[in-house]
Amino acid sequence: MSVEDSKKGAVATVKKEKKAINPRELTIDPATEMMIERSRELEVETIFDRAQTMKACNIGIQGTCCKNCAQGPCRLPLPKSGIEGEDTRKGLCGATPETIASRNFARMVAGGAAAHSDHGRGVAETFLAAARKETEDYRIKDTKKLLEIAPDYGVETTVQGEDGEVLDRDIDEIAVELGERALAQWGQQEGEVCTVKRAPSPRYELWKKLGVVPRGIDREIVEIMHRTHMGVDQDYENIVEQCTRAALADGWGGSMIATDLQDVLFGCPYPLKSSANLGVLKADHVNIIIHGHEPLLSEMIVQASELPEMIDLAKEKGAKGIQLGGICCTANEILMRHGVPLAGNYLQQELAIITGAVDAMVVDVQCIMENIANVAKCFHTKVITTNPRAKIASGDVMHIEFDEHTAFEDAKRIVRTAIENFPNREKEIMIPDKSSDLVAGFSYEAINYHLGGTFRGSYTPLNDNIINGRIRGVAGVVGCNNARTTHNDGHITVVKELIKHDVIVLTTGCNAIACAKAGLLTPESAKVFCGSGLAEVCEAVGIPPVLHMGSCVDNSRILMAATEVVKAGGLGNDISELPAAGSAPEWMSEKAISIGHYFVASGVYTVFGVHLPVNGAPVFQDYLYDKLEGIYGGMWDMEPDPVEHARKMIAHIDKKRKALGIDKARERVLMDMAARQKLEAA
Ligand code: NFS
Ligand code: SF4
Repeated sequence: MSVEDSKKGAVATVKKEKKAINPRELTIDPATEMMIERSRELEVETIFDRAQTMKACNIGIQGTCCKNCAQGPCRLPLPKSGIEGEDTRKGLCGATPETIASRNFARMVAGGAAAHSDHGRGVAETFLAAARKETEDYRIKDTKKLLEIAPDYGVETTVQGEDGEVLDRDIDEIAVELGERALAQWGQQEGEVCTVKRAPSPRYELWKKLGVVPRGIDREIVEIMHRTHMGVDQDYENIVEQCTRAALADGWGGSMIATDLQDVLFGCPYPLKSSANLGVLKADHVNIIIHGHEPLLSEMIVQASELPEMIDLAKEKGAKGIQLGGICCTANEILMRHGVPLAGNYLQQELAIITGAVDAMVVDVQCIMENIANVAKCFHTKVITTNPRAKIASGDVMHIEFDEHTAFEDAKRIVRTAIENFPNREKEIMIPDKSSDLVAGFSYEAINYHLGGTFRGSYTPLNDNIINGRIRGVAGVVGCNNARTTHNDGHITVVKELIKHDVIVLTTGCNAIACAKAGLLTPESAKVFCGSGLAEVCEAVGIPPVLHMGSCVDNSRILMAATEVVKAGGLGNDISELPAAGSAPEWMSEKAISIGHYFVASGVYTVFGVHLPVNGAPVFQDYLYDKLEGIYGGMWDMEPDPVEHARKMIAHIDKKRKALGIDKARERVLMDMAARQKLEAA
């Protein structure tokens, strides 16, 4: 096939299909809207077109299609008239809708937990290589955090001297032992994943009582795959119990260890300024998009792109410099630690290439659409895969394997490839002139510091403001984009509704990027979008009402922040007692299901948007949405309408305030505030 022929394969057929939807209905982000229009002008097909031409399967969407053996797929849709009397639907083997939907759900948890945890494993391996000094390229950067976390892994930070005196232990020795202990959490067969103990003790005791403390990270994921094999676990409650073990092994294990070790290797994030959206690309620069998830790669690319030899080479090729931009969680990682601007979230990956200004899109793992290879065929952009786990079967995609032992050399090769591609730009460049300022970098340590003042960091001031009612509650709003729903609309509507009602928002993942683009990550936005109580707190402390805590593995930071709030006192003894709620308005990835489930099992009411593939099994659905509250104090919910979605979260927050006896305080504060405003106005 000639290049021209293969390019034709990438060209859209949208024009021939029914009338294309107005881009304004597909996204609320002006840059995205412009780029969808551009894609149509150039007849380059994107996910926005495919979402129109291919509809989701009506049975799969209910969660009741089983293909776990070759006698199926067995499809058990809900009858149109609903279920009257006994539900007699069965697969060939007799599997009920509950069994099928819960198995499918469990496999999503397994997929998500595996993705996060395999990322964590990669970090642990690199960490160990750095600690053992097997690589020159990575070094332990944050020794303070190293010493802080070591005890959680059972690693001593002091030794006894000959005369019995307590001496500091050698930092390299601590690092090696920590790396070994961390890595061992994956293959461990019995006992407990050590970081799970960080949860508030009543929560940990509850998990112990229920027998759901994960034994080893890999073990719990494998056990889901076993139990959901044909003819094994046929009790949806028992299947959900295993989901809990695997999800906790993710949130309080694999993801948490990933965050810990990334912070020690690359530095714990602290607030910094940057900007977001496709407008961060520069027509006269070599533009490199880094897309995917693991900071191991992107950290090296940031360093390589700053080398004078690289900048000189870029100039030699006619560019003014090198501009990096991130997409998906890699974006969040390098933003948090280096202030590298965010180019966009998940649904913008194809559009970035369509600007014609991207000289290389470098990807590692997760959330990378295969179609970027097709889109890139229509432009000069080089797509470069870097991870042995994630290749794209297209002759036009380069694979430059990234090895932690030769990381910096690999990164230089990648950056050089991008620079050398700069003169090959062929199409007219169109970069939407849209970007927003932001402040990011709120690790839970940074929140501690910011709220608690310089002398002694603590969450007490946050708790005080929750107790006195200025802040109504805390929400974790996270997760993906989903082409089945208007891009960023769910994210922004939910978040705005929450902050308008004085709920402070902690964000990660593609929600964080959506908020950044909408200007919600600036302290100034508080005045515009928040209720008076939250606005007052944000102004006094100088923080945005939406705190960017990082990538999706950094949802572990949200768990730690919740734990700190419990510890600071006055708001009950467990996460389930906090006036808090979780949300993923536009989820699509299996990782989101794992995150949702560890939020729920940690005691958080968690609402998902779009849909959840469980409604074909009403009994199972009711178990998730209702019965789990009696077990964990947290439960699932689904609400596609974003305003209603936020209202449900607020109602839950108010329920918790009432249970804590602090509902009256809030009424007083708001009255004060109203009275004060009246005075000011008079
Ligand atoms: Ni999270 Fe990050 Fe975005 Fe969803 Fe994908 S990037 S790990 S999965 S799409 S939020
Ligand atoms: Fe059908 Fe049972 Fe096989 Fe699933 S496991 S495909 S329900 S026969």
